[in-house]
Amino acid sequence: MAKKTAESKKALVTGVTGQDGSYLAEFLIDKGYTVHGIIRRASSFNTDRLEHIYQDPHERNKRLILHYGDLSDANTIRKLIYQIQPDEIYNLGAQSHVKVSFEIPEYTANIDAVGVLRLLEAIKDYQENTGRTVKFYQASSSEMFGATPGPQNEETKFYPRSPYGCAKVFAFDTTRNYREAYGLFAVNGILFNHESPRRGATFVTRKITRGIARILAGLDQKIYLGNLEARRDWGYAPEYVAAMWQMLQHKKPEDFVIGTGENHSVADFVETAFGLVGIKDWKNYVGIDPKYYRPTEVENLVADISKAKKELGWEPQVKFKELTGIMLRHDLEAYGLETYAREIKLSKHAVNEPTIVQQRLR
Ligand code: NAP
Ligand code: G4F
Repeated sequence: MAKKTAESKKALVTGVTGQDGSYLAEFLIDKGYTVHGIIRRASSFNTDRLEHIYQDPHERNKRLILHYGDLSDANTIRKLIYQIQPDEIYNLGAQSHVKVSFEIPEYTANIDAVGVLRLLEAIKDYQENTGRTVKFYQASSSEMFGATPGPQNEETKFYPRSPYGCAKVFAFDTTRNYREAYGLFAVNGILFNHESPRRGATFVTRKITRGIARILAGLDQKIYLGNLEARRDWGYAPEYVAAMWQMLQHKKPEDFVIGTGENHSVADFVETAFGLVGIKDWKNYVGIDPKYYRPTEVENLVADISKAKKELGWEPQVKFKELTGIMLRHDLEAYGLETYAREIKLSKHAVNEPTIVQQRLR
C-alpha cells in the first residue's frame, strides 16, 4: 500500500477547544492534515480558541471538522474512531486544573484516567477488526512526578500529589501497558507546564498577566494568589504541540519528557510581569488568599529534556522572560493598553495571536 503523506492524513484530537488543542489543530492543518476535533455540548459557545480556523459545516473539503463527544462516553468514542478512521489520535481532553481536582476527584478520575482506557480499548478493537493502524498520543503531565525532586526525566519515579496527578499516572501506565500488551503505537508526552495567551484564566500565569492588565485598566486593585514559593518549568505552548507531533513521527513508540530545563517560582513570575510594565513594588498589588492553597502541593518541577533533544531534535526557543512578555502583551492589548503593550519587545518565535481570540477573551 502507498505510504500516506501528511497531506492525506487524518488526526482526531480530543480537547480541541483547549489551549493545546487549538494550537495543535493549527499546526496539523498547516502540515496538510484534516483535523477532526471532539467538542462537548455546552449551553454557550465553547469554540472561541478555534474561531479563526473554524469552517462552516457546509463548506467542501473542510480541514477542521468538529464532532460532539465526551471522554465519559465510550460508545461515541468508538463510533467516531470507526467513522473517521484516523491515522493519529491526540488525547488532550481532561479536567486539567489541579486545584479543582481536589474538589471533583471522582469526575477527574473518570475523565483523566478511565477516559484514556476508553480510548485505548476503542483503538485496540478498531485495529483488530479493520487491520488498520492508529497512532496514539497521551497528554501526560509533570504533575505525575509530584514530590520527587528534580530534574525529572523519563526514568524518574512518580509521586503524585493530587487526584489529577493520580489520574494521570493511571493514564500513563495504561498507555504503556497497551503498547506492550497489544503492540499499539501509543506514547506518553510528559509535558511540563506550558502557557500562552490562550491559557485558561484560572491558571497562575494567565491569572497574573490578566490581573496586571485589569489593574492598569482600573478594573481591579489586587490579584489574589496562593503559594508564591512553588517552582515550575514554564514553556511556550505552541512549541510543545510540535513535540507531540514529533513523538508520533518517531520510528518507535516511546515516552518523552518535554520542558525548558529551567524553573522559577510563582513570585518570580509576578515580579517579572510587574517589572515589564515598570512596577517594582508589586507586593502592593498582590494579596494572599489561602483558598488557593492546595491540600498537598508540588513544590519543585524542572525538566531534564536530554532524551527529547537527542532523539527528536526538539528544543524550546522561548524561555521564561519572553513567555511572560508574550502573555502580558496580549492581555494589555486585550484591555486597550497599547502604550504599555508596545514597550514589550518580542522575538520572531512569538506566534501572532488572531485578533478574534483577543476580542473574545476580554
Ligand atoms: P485545557 O485548556 O484545560 O483544555 C482541556 C480540554 O479538555 C478542553 O478542550 C476541554 O473542553 C476538554 N475536556 C474537558 N473535559 C472533557 C470531557 N469530559 N470530555 C472531553 N473533553 C473534555 O488544557 P490544556 O492546557 O490545553 O492541556 C491539554 C492536555 O494536556 C490536558 O490533558 C492536560 O491535562 C495536559 N497537560 C497540560 C499541561 C499544561 O501545562 N498546559 C501540562 C501537562 C499536561 P471544554 O473547552 O469544553 O472545557
Ligand atoms: O498554574 P497552576 O494552576 O498549574 P499546575 O498546578 O502546575 O498545573 C498545570 O501544569 C501541569 C503540568 O505540571 C498540568 F498537568 C496541569 O494540567 C496544569 O496545566 O499552578 C502553578 C503553581 C502551583 O504551585 C499553585 O499552587 O502556582 C501556584 N499558585 C499560587 N497561586 C496558584 C495560585 N495556582 C493557581 N491556579 N491559582 C492561584 O491563585
